[in-house]
Amino acid sequence: MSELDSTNRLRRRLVTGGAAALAGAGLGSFGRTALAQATSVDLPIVNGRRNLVAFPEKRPLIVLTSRPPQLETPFEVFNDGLITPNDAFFVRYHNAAIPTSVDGDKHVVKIGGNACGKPFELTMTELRSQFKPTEYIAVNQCSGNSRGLFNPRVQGGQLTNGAMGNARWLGVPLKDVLARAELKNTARQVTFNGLDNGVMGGGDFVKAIAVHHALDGEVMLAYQMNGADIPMLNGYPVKLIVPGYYGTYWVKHLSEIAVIDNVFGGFWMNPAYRVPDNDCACIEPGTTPAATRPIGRFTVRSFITSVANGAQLRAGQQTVVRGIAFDGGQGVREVAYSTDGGASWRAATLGADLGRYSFREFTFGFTPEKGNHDLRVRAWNRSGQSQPMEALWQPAGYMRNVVESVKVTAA
Ligand SMILES: Nc1nc2c(c(=O)[nH]1)N[C@H]1C(S)=C(S)[C@@H](COP(=O)(O)O)O[C@H]1N2
Ligand SMILES: [Mo]
Repeated sequence: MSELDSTNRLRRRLVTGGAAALAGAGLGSFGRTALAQATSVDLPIVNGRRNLVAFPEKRPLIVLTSRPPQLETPFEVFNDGLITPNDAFFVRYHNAAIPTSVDGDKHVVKIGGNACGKPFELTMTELRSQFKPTEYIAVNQCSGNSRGLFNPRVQGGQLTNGAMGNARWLGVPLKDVLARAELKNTARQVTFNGLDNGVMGGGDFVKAIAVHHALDGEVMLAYQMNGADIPMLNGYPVKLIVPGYYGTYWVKHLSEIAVIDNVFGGFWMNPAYRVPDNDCACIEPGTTPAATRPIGRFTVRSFITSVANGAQLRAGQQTVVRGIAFDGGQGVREVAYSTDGGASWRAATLGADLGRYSFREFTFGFTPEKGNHDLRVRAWNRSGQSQPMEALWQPAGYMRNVVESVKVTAA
């Protein structure tokens, strides 16, 4: 590695992006630059007007809130390729007290907890040099991705379908790090905390998973995303990757790991981020779930990416329709498509398999006759799970995976 590379890696700051960045991050007064650059987009929901602003290390993204930054990826990006570029990857934070400058070499991850026999600390340099790296491609998706499309609508960030992304993660298996911690046989859960702090509401953002999950060999402490340092807003210098699970577990700027002998009861595990404890994780609108459980794996989803709702096509001319499908880690087995609103279905062609946690491309040919067409796609994973034809409902607006409809006109 060149000297320049290592210096670049040393410090990463949010505040080096100029006036637009400062204003965008809510860290300074709104500069003229930011306002001049801002364009807006109209999402297909009531009150769907949003600004597009370029935050540090990011291209212009859809702003949900600026303090803390909550940014949605414009949906067109998902048609550019199966990997979501770092500068286009969505951003989600809960608390406004986020780190704006981290020394990437001095950063330390502390490992402890009442069921850890041998507490220790790891510097980033040790993490990079003392363990065998692992790498895979995995989708990160916010629990509330698509929440704004819920009907009846629910409270929370009104996102459309851009709070997801697919990246290649490089890091160290959590299992190998925990192997040095001499876990006691009372160990039950592992909790994760990052450098950001609570301001109000639920307080510091801390998440927990079961010990056997933490030791599955796949959960990773990632220090690279798509071959580069993880962008500051996505968790520089190290982020927990919990493949197949909703983004809420993917703790950013990871700084503390605790092995504990009980079930962690912090706000972000209970009452936050819970779903109805039944097969569909859903209830009748307006009712209250009888019992809840922590949110877990992704449901199966598929999206057409090459044609937008409302598009005009040429009658009689064949187009190749393209899209993406993914699930919680079984892998996509099949994608079916309909061009008549779901009356009849045929198999789409699957693209290359980039791993069972990745987006999977699909394509199908479509030669529209003159008139209106309702395009739909539906995916199945390898254990036969699929997507509902009618949207499921739950009060937190999580886990939407209905078969979407893309209406096009051919003339
Ligand atoms: N430290 C920290 N990590 C966090 C969060 C947070 O608020 N603080 N939010 C989580 C949630 S809910 C999501 S969806 C993902 C989003 O990851 P991204 O911002 O890198 O896209 O980060 C997770 N990790
Ligand atoms: Mo999230």
